[in-house]
Amino acid sequence: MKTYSFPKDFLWGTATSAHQIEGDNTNSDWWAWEQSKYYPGDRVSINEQKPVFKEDREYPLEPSGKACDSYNRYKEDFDLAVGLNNNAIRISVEWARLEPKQNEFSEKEFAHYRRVLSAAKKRGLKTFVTLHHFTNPIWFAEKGGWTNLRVSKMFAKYSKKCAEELGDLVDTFITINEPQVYTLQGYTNGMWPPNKINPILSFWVQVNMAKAHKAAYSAIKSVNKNYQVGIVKNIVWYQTYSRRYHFLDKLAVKFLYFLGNGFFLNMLGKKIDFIGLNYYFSSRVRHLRIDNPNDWVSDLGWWIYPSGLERILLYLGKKYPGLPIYITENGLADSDDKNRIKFLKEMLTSISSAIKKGVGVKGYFHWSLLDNYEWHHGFWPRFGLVKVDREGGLKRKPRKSYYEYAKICGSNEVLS
Ligand code: IFM
Repeated sequence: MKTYSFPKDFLWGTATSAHQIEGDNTNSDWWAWEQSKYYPGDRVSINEQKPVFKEDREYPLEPSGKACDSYNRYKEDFDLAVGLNNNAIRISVEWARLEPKQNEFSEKEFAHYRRVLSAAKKRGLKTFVTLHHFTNPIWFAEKGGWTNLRVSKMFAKYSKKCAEELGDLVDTFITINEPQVYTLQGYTNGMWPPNKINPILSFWVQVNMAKAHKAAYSAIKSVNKNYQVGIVKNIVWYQTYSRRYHFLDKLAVKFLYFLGNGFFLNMLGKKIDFIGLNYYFSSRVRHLRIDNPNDWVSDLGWWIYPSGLERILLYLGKKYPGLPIYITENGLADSDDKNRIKFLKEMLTSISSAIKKGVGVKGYFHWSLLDNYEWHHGFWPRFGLVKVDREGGLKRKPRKSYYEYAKICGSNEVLS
């Protein structure tokens, strides 16, 4: 067995998002969508739920409802994070609550998030706060959402207000979570609201999200130039089936990597203080198709390949020398908690190895603290270090992996 240690000031945490845990996010486009039925292939807006053709399943599989009721139970959740020996936490604030009508901010909800953030700080947790994690206020969705020409202005205004009202309690701002997952699901394959299947719109929304990030970055800095502001990117590691594989496959891998990574990050220029990396899975290309060995898959069927994380880190370290990197999400759907400990150890070994090779990884946030609402899948995929008993009053029960992660965070090292 070998010991892999981490830098002294390394941040250990977990990640969650508002809609997935808070419950009753009634003023958001997701909530509106959850109240209706959608069949993949429909091209609908949130106000015209007209199925065009039906598949055997309707989505979302269930509505978010009370989720984990973390809107009320956040102190209990933060206590669980403290039990993990964590020194940081990643949460998101909900735009639909904070700006329920355009240009009308809710004092009550800002006061609520001040209480939430104060509770985290009181427990010694550094706060990483995401401003947009997939959900939008209904007024914004009705104005065309992220396709609207004035989206940068709207998002920057909201971001500035967050910096003014909450900035003293926020250690690190994350403007947007996984912009390309959002556009893929909402505008390319139509699975999430606004259920569009339109590659041109998808491209347009990506450009708008990059612009909105830059506008929000400047708006937050105008409140306090020392505030740290970054973005969170989901990155898939692509590789060919074997090293000697056909040059067309190599080309395809380069293209996929550019499409899912370089293309977006390049648009941000210098307006990022760090990169937030979400890593879940890898993909292998053979004969110009995805052909994964699937020797290890999560409950969602995602191919788990821990070495992919080190490869991405080495790539980012080389492309963005000196820019801090946080692993802002990494986890797996594993309802029996059979593989989570192995997953944690192998992923962390991969990170430690990248750090030893000089990559500036500053922290790790496991997805997720709690079992939560996994978007169109509903609640069945279980990502939590802590089980949430949906039939038992949402009682929290730490899994075995919770205690193992607590050991790792407490000792600042992994034995593997
Ligand atoms: O649950 C999601 C999260 O909202 C964004 N990143 C991936 C997670 C697991 O699918």
